[in-house]
Amino acid sequence: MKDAQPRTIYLKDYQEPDYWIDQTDLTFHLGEDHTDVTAVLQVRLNKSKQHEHLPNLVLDGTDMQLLSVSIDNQPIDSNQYTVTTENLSLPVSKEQFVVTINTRIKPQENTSLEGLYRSNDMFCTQCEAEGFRKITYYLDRPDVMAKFSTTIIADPKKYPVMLSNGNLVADEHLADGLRKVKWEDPFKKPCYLFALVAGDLACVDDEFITQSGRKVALKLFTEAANVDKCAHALLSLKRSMKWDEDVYGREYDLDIFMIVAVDHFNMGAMENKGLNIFNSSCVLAKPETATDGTYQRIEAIVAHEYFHNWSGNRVTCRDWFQLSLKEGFTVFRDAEFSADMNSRPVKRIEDANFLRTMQFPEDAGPTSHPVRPASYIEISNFYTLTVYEKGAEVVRMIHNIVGKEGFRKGSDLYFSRHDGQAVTTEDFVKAMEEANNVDLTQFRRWYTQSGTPVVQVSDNYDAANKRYTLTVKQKCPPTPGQVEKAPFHIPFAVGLIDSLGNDMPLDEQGNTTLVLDIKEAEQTFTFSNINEQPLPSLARDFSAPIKVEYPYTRDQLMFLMSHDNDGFNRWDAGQKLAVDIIKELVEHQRAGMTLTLDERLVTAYKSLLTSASLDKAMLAKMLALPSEDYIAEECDVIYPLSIHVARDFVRRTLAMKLHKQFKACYAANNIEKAYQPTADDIAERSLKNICLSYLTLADEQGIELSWQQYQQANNMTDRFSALSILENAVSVKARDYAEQALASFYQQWQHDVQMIEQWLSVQAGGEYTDLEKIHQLMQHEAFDMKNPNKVRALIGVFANRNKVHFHRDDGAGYAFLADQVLVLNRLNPQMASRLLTPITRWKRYDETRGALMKEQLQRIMKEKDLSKDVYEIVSKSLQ
Ligand code: 0A1
Ligand code: ZN
Repeated sequence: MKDAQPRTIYLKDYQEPDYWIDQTDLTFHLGEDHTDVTAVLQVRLNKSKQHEHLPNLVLDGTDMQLLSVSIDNQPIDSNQYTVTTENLSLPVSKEQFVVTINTRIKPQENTSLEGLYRSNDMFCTQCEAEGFRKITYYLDRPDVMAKFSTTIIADPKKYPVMLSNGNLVADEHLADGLRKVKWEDPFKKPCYLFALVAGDLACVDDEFITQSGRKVALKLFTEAANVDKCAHALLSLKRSMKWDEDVYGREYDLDIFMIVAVDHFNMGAMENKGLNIFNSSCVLAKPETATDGTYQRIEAIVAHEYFHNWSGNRVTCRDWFQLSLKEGFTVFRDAEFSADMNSRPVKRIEDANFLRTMQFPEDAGPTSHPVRPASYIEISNFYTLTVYEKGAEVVRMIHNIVGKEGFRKGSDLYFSRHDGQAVTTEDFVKAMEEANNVDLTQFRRWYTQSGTPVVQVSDNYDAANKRYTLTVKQKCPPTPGQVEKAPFHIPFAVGLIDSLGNDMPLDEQGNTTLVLDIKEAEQTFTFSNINEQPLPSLARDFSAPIKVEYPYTRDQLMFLMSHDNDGFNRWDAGQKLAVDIIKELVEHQRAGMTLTLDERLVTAYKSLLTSASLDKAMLAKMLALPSEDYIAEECDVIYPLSIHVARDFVRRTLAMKLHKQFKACYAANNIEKAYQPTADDIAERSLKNICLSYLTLADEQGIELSWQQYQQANNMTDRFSALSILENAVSVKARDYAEQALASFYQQWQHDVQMIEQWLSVQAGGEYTDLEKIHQLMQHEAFDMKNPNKVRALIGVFANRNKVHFHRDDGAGYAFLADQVLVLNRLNPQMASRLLTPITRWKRYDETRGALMKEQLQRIMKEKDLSKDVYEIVSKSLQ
C-alpha cells in the first residue's frame, strides 16, 4: 500500500536513466516458504547524460527483503546504502561495475499476481508493467535493455518443469537432491519481458518450419488434465507464425517458443520473450467445453502475443507512455489476422461495435486519456481500451492513408531501423511518413488529444448542375485536462447510393467509395455528374473512430439496411434504426405510456429473415438488437431500467410478430454435424441461436425447444446458448429448466476450471439473479476471491451485465461493488481498480443513481490504505 497522495508521473519529465544494465544474471532458489533471488547486474554509466559527479544508482524494488549487496564483489555495509519501500540507492565510484543483490521474496503470499507468484502448485511470473521490481532491485523501466540468464534451483519432484526465456543451456542434478537449470536469452530485453515458470506440467509438442527453413520447437505447458485442450492454440500459433511471415516478412528468431497456461492471471496473456504466459481461459479449448467465442478468442490472443515478438519485443517501448506503440499496433495486426482467418466484414463489425460500446464511454468519462497519455499515477490503469482498441484504429487509419503496400514499406523501415531499440509512437509515425513520403503532422493529434470526435454532416443536391455537396463539421467534446481541441485529420470514406440502391460512380475511374480527408473544423466536398439525389453512406467500414451525425429518416435507414454495399454500414443502418426506436420507447416508458413498436422495425427484420442476399454471419449480426450498453452510450442521461424494459419489449414484439420466420430460420440452420470451429459453421450456429433466443421469448414451445437443444447439443456453443437463454427467460417452466440445467452442468463439470467460470458468469448475468443470489454464489466452493477469472465471472459480470439488479433503486448493487473493491484493494489492486469502472461513470446516470454511485466512490476514498491503482481511478472519478 502506498502513500495517501501518490505521485503523478509526466511524459514531459522523461529522461534517460543515469546507468544502463548490459547483462543481468539471475539465480532463483525456489522454496516452499520463501524464494531467494540473486541478481548480478553489469552496470555502465550513461555517458550521453551530463554528470557533475557519479550519481547514486537508484534501483526500483518493493515488497521484498534485502539480504545483501555487493559492488565488484565487495560487500556494501547497510549504512552505506538507503532502502525505502520503493527503492535501493547505492553509492557509485566507477563508471562500470558489477552489482550483486540478494533478496528474499514470498511468492506464496503474493496475491497481486505481479512479480513471482504461485498459481495452484506452480511458480510463475508477471512483470509487465512494473512487476519485476517485486522480484529484485532493478532499473525497472523499458528503455533499460539487458541480456538475461536465469538459473533456477528447485526440488525436481515438485517442479519437474523449470522454464525461463531463451534457450536451455545447462541442466544438472545437485548433490542435495535439487536440480539446477540455466536459461540464456540471446536477445537483449527490458525486464518486463522476463519470465519464469516452475511446476509439475505436461507438455504438448509441435513444430514450425520458418520461411528460411529453420525448425522451431513449439511447446504448450499445462496441468496434465488439460492436454486434450491444447490443439487449437497450437494450430493458431502456427497460423500466426506463417501469417507474420507472409504479411509482414517477420520470422521467429529463437529455436523454441513456449506457452504456459496458468489459472491465476490478471489479464489475457503476456508476450514474455520465448515464454508466453497465458490465462488458461485464453488458451485451453476442446469442442465439448469451449464455445465458438472461446475458439475465436484463443486464436486472436495467441496471435496477439506471438505478434508482439516483433511489435513489442524486438522493437519495444521507450517508456510506458508509449504503450500503444506496441499495443495499438499489435491489436491492429491481430485484427487483420483474424479477418484473414475468418469473415472480414464480421470481424470489422465486431471490433467497431466493441469500440463504440466500450471505448467511447471511456473516452467520454472521468478517466479519458489520449492514446499516448501525458501523465499517470499507476501505469497498470492504462492498459485500457483507448490504448489498445483506439490505438489500433489509429494504426488502421495510417494503413488506410498510405495503403497496404505503403504500410508494409513503413513497417519494414520501422522494424529495420529500430530493431533492438526502445522507441516512441513518434518513431513509428516517422517511419510511416518517410517510407511513403506523406505528411502526418496533423494526424499526430490522434495520439495526443483525447475524446471521440463528432462529425456532423449535412448535404445539398443541386439538380440543375448535377452537383452534390457534403458539408462536414467536426468537433470533439472537452475531456479531463483538455477543453479545446484542434481539428483532427479524419479519413472519411463515403459512398453515394441512388434510388435503386446502387452505388454511384464518384470519379472518372468509376470508384464508388472515396476517402475524403477531413482536416478543418468545417469543410465542404462537392461531387459532380451526380444524376439524382443520392443517399450518403458515411464513414464506410468505420473508417475512423468517430461518431457520425446525419439526419437519416427511419425510411432511409431501412433502405440502407437492405441496399448499402458497405457491409459495416448496412449493419449499422439497422443499429441506428433500432437505437432510434428504442430511445423513443425509453421516453414513452418513463412517461408511463403504453409501448407500441414502430411497424417499420418489424418489416425491416422480416425482410432480413426472408432476403437471400445476406450470408449467415451477416444475418446473425443484423438480427441482434443493439446492446443495452450501446443504447446507454447513445442516451444523454442513462436510465438503465427503462432501457432494459424498452429493449426487452422490442425483442418480445419481434419474437411474436416474426415467429414463423424465426422458426423457419432456426430449422434451416439446425443441422446435425460434427463440431468444427470454422467461419461457416460458426455463422450457422450464431444464426440458429439468435433465432432460438427470439423463439424462447415467443411462447412455451420456444422454451421447450431451448431445453431440447440444451440436452441434445453436441457442442458447447449450442448447449451454452440454450442455457443462457433459459437462464434469462421469464416463465415458471423456464426457471425450472434453468435450475435443472445449472445443477447438472455443475455436477458434470465441477472439476473443469473453464467450465466453472462459464457457470458462474451465466448466473451472474442472469436477469433473475439478484444480489442475494450473488452473495450465495460468493460462498460457493466454486468461487475464489483470489482468482481474477472467478472475480470477473461473478462480480464483474454482475456489475456490467446484470442491469436490473446491479442498478437497483436503493443503490445496494453499488454498495456491494464498493465492498468487493475494498477487499480486492488489499488482495489485488489491479483487479480492484478494473472492477470499479461501472460506478466511475456516475455522471452519465439519472440524478438518483448518480448520487448513489458517487456516495460509494466517496466511501472508497476514505479507506486508509488505498492502493495507487484504486486511488487514481476513484480520485479522477470524483473530480
Ligand atoms: N502485454 C500484454 C498485456 C498484459 C499487461 C499487463 C499484465 O499484467 C499486469 C499482463 C498482460 C498483452 O498486451 O497481451
Ligand atoms: Zn498486447
